[in-house]
Amino acid sequence: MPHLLRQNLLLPAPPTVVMHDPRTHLRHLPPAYSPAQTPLSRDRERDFAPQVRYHLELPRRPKLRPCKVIFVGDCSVGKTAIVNRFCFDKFQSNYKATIGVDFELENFSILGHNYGLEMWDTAGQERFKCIAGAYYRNASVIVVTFDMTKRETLESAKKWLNSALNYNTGQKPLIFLAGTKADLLTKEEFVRMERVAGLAASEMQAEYWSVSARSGFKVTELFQRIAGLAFEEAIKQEIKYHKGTAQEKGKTDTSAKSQTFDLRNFISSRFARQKSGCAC
Ligand SMILES: Nc1nc2c(ncn2[C@@H]2O[C@H](COP(=O)(O)OP(=O)(O)O)[C@@H](O)[C@H]2O)c(=O)[nH]1
Ligand SMILES: [Mg+2]
Repeated sequence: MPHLLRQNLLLPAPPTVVMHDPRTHLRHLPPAYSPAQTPLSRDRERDFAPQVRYHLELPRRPKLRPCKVIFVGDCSVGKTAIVNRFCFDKFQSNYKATIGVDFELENFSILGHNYGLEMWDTAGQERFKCIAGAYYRNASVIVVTFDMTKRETLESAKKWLNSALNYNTGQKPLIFLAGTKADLLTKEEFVRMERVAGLAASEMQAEYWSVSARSGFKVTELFQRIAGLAFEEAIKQEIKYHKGTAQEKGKTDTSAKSQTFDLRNFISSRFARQKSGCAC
């Protein structure tokens, strides 16, 4: 027995294996659903901007607030279903209306930095609109959702976007248009609907995605894209902020310098006047 114990003690400690969830670990900017259906020119760059990568190499860690993502759209289009598919990998076919606002947090690791997505799943019903309004504020991302099998839900998508934008007049949020329930369409219907929705998306200056919470089609990809783009935007804002404060500091330094200069001029002119005997 003691022999066994000694043997156990001599055993090297088991290696600690850190399991990364590949869905939430990003090393590159995830691509758009279709390069033709995104208003974001950075899609052509196909990766995080070089200045973003450079900024992240600096010893100073960026201070990132969680990103607020709001889902808007008619009742029963599948807002809760796509959030649940991504966060819990589950799908419920029986409908349970969201009352007021639901909230989920998902943590990402992007280029080695933690970044949280706060998902605000608002109730689509008109009667909850007054409560939901308060939750629209300070959204970094708006996901306008419609049901691909119900054309009228695409028609009201613009109305939902405008309501959300009314509460976000400062920094313009990233806008996505997501067509849900793609599994219920035939191939022809799917192609036709994508064409119509693509046009609506470009009018809304939104990036277009077709998804299905039931089959999981493109759900992970959509959330990864949201996280990647929002993260990049947050870092760009931080770079802008640091540049702004550096310039502000530069300005104060120059004005301090010019004050010293003025003072020096003043003293020397005073001294010259005193020398010349003028007392005024
Ligand atoms: N076939 C299919 N049904 C879906 C899909 N997404 C949602 N549903 C169903 O549509 C109904 C409404 O979904 P829900 O997410 O609660 O809608 P919400 O009111 O917009 O949050 C539910 O019965 C869901 O099971 C999907 O991708 N495919
Ligand atoms: Mg819901």
